[in-house]
Amino acid sequence: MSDKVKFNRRNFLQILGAAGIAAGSGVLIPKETLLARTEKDSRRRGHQSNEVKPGELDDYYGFWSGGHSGEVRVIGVPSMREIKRIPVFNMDVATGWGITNESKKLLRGRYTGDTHHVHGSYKNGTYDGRYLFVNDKLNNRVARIRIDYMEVDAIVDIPNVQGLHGLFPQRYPKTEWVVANSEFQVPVPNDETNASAFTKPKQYYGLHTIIDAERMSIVCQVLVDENMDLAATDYKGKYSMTTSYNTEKGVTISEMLASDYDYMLVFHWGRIKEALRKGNYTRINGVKVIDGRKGHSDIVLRIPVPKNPHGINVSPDGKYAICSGKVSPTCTVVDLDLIDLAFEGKIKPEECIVAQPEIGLGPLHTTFDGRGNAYTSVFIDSTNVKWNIQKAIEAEKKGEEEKKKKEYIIDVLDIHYQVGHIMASMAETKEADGKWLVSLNKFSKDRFLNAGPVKAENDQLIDISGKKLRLVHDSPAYMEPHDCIIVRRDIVEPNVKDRYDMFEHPLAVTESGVKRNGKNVIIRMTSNAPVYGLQEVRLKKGDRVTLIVTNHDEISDLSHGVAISNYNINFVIGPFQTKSVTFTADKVGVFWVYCTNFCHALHLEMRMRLIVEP
Ligand code: K7E
Ligand code: CUA
Ligand code: CA
Repeated sequence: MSDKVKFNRRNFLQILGAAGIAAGSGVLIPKETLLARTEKDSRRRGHQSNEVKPGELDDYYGFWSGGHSGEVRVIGVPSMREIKRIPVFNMDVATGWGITNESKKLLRGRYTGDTHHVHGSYKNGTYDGRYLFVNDKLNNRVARIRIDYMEVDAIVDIPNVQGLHGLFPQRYPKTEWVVANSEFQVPVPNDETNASAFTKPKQYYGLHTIIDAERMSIVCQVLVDENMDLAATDYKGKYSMTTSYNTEKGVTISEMLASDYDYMLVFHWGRIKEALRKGNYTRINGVKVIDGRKGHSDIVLRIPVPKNPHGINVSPDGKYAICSGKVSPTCTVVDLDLIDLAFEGKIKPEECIVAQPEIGLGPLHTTFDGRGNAYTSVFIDSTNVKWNIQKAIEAEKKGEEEKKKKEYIIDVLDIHYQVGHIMASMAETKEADGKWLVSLNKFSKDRFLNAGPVKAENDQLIDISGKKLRLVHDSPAYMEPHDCIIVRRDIVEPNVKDRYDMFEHPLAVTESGVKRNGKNVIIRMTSNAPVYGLQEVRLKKGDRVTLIVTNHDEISDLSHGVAISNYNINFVIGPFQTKSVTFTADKVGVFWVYCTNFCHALHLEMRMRLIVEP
C-alpha cells in the first residue's frame, strides 16, 4: 500500500466506498486509478502533493549531515530521494576522496569524522547558494563545500577545543564569519605545558570559535567557563548564541545535571571586534583567544535557562531565539530586541525571556513556518509539536492559569520514533515558507523491512501547509544524519555546474606523456571515452610515481574511473576534472590500469598497462 493511501485513511475509505458499487458489479478498479483519485482528492482538500513523478524534479535541495559517516548528503524534497553523497571527512572510493593527492592534502591523514550541522552561506538573511559549512565533532574541523561542484574545497582545523559541535554562519549582511562551539570543556592549552590542569576540571574551558568564511581561517576564539552545545546567529549581524548544558563544569553525568539552571550565552560581535582591535587577547596555539569568562569581560551575556537545554533556533522574523529544554519540558523564548539592554546592564539577563511554554517531555530542536508558528521535536514523547509563539508570549503575560490551558499548542503529531532534529523548508532563513517539515528520527524499529539489529534512521516528511501536521512519507536513512537544511531549488540550481573548469587545477593535462627524473616519474594522461591517452607505461621497482589524469570528455555526466590493480588506487574524474595520485611502484609485474565508471560501450576495453620491471 502506498504511503499516500495509508496516511489518508479517510480518503482511502471514501474511495473504497465509491468503488464498492463497481466492485460489486465485478469491475476491478486498478490501483493506479485509486492512487490518482486519492491524489486528486487530497489536492481538492487543499493538501499539497509530495509526489514527484518520474522525470520531474524536486522543489527543494535538502542537505543532510551524515553523523559518524563523516559525509554530507543531498536529498530531494519532497520526494526524499537521495541524490548524492558528498564525502567530507570520510574516505570515499566512488570519488577517490581520501585517495587522490588533492583530497589527502585537505584531510591530512584523518579519514573519519562526525558531521552534525550543515548550514548554507547567507546574504541578507537568506541562502546565497554559494557554500555549505559543516562541523566535525570528532577531529575538531570545519569544512566548506562549494555548491557549484558539490565538493569540499577547504577544511580548517580548530585548535584548543574538543567536541566541536554547534555551527552557524553569519546571516546578515552576508556570511563573513562562521561560529563553532566546543561541547567538551578541556584544559586550554591541552598539552604538556598545562599538565597541572589535567586533574582539575575547574580549569577546563569551552571556546566559541569564529572562522573567516572566505579565507577559512580562524579569526579568534572566545574563552568561557561553560560548555557550548548548539549555535545560532541573529538576523542583524550583531550576535551569535549558544546553549550550555554543563555550566557546572561537571565531568560526570550527575555533576552535569546538578544545577537547576544552565545558560544561553550571547556573544556580542561589536565587543569582540573591539577586543581584537585593542589587542585584548592572548595567543594560544597560534590563535587569538579573548577572555569571555564571567567577571573578566563584558563580551558574553548569560541568560539562565532551565536545566541542560539543547537546541537554539532563531525565528525567521529575527525576533526570538528559542532554546529547547531537553531535561525541562519547556522551550524558552528570548526576545532578541532586549539583548542590547541586557548587555548595557539596563535590564537583567533573565528579563530577556518573554515566554516559557510547556511543550512535552524532552524538547530538542525547534523550527518555523514563517507564519508565527514554531515546531519542536520532542524526543521522549516521540512527537512534533506545533505551537504559536505569540500565543505563548500572551499566555505568559496573563499568568499561570492561562498558561495551564496550553492554548498556544496547535497540533501534536506522533512520529516514529524518537526525534532529534526537525527542520522545515527554508526555516533557517527569513524566507521560511511553511511547506514541508522533516522529522529526523533516531529509531525506525518496525517501519521498514528488518535488516538486522542495527536499523536505519527514519526521516519522516510532514506536510505543514495546513493547520494540522500531516505525515506523508517515511524515508530510511543510513545512520546517522543529525540535522538538515531544506533549500529552495531556485537558489541552488543556477549555481550548479555540469563540468569542471579545467584550468582551475594547476596540473591539468593537455597532452599525455611520461617524464622521468631519476627515480621520480610523472605520468600525465588524458582520458577520452573509451581510451586513456597512454597505452603502456614502463616503470622500475622502487620508482616514486605521480599519476595525473584529466578527463577530456565535456559531455555532462560522463565520468571516468582510474584504478590500478593491486595498487589500492581508485578514483573517479568528472568532465574536465583533473586528479592526481602519488605512489611507490613496490610490486613487480604487469598491472592493468582500468576505468571503473561505466562510460561507453567499450568501457571494459578502457585500460592501459603499467609494467613494473625488477
Ligand atoms: Cu541534537 Cu549534534 Cu544538533 Cu544530534 S545534535 S540530534
Ligand atoms: Cu571510462 Cu569507463
Ligand atoms: Ca547542567
